[in-house]
Amino acid sequence: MMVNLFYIKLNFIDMKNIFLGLAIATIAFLSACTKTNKEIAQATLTETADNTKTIGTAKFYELSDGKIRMDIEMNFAARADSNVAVHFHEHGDCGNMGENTHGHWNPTKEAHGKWGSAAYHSGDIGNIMLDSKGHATLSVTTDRWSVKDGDVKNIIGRGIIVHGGTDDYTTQPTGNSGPRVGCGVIEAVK
Ligand SMILES: [Cu+2]
Ligand SMILES: [Zn+2]
Repeated sequence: MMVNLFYIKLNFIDMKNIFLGLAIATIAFLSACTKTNKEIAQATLTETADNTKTIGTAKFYELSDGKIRMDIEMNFAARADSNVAVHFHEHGDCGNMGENTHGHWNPTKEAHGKWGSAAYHSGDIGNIMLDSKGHATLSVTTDRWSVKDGDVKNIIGRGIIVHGGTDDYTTQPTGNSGPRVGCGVIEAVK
């Protein structure tokens, strides 16, 4: 019995060392990443009908070439197996069921359209298909955004609207994307 206890204790110490080693490796890895891709902004997306219900997040990173990448992750079970349409809207006010964000943010005075096509608004992220759990991820990298004060490309303080329909990429100026079911505000990460 004494011998058995002794071995159990030894094993426990080994496990602790392994976990400690993993933790140090993880921290080293994460800090290496943040040197090249610095998180500069984020938005928490909530339901317009109930802003205590989070449906997704958008995180923005500044890349070494000066472009900005947005990683968006949706977890919107109520909309599982369906399409949502995502745009940046002018104002960072999600009140009145998202209507207070007003229209699509359009710093380049272009037509509404599909991301990457000949003409589109700088926040026309477009359609995102949610899986059977309401989950989806999408990454977008662009030089159309900045976080600099006074820059027309500045995304800080803009609203992000999640529509409960499909963006047809054609109807002006909205894409006929359906009701505003989700909303968030892009905030600087210092
Ligand atoms: Cu919209
Ligand atoms: Zn648009």
